[in-house]
Amino acid sequence: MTPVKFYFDFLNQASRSLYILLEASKIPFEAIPISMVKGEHLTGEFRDKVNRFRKLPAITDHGYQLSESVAIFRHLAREKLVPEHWYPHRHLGRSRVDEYLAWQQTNMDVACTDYFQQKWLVPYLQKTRPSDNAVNSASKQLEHTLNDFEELFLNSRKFMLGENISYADLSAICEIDQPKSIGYNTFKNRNKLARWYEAVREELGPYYTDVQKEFEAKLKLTNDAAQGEKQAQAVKQ
Ligand SMILES: N[C@@H](CCC(=O)N[C@@H](CS)C(=O)NCC(=O)O)C(=O)O
Repeated sequence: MTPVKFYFDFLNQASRSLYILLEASKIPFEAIPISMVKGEHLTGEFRDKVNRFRKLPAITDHGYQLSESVAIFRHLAREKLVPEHWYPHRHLGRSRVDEYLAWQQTNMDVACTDYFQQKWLVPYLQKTRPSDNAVNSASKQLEHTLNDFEELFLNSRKFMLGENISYADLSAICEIDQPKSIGYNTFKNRNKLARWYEAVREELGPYYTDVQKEFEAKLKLTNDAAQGEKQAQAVKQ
């Protein structure tokens, strides 16, 4: 089977969830890291031949380009041998995963991305301190969204669909890690969310921990580089 070319950046949540899905499903793929903070998604072959939207993640499969993480997930589920539990046919499973993914695009993804951008990415790129107003408003939105997620999607069962993990769980944990990894107090007054998070983490095992380590190392490396640059500026002045 010709490997799928997978373009990703571990700073991006959907890149992490699709990477874990590819690995866990043993789909042959070529991993092509693209650095967003270096602007590699805005230039060269990636811009001209891979993703006309200039966003990550993206794939090429048999020469065809595809972007948008949900479309990529459905493509993989349709065209490759993805184990059934990720996107089950039985008992409305597939429809429930789709329901979560549709909700996620305008709720979870927006809230987690906005918090991450206001607290970490924008200050990094603009070499400024985070704006208190912007971070407060992103925190409120995140607060509501996590409460909704806990109330509307989690129940007394282990995973969102029951006893088996699905792509909805994988997508959600990677979203939630975005604010969590930069210090957001995700589990305060959210016991059900904490229980679900632990169950998903445990089920994914090293597929998850390896990717999470890379994400955290990347955050640290970028922070260290910004700190070094600040110190160099201070010495110059
Ligand atoms: N709806 C898209 C969103 C893709 C997206 O916004 N990716 C961000 C990653 S955080 C990106 O590439 N941003 C780079 C930019 O906007 O310049 C998906 O689910 O794939």
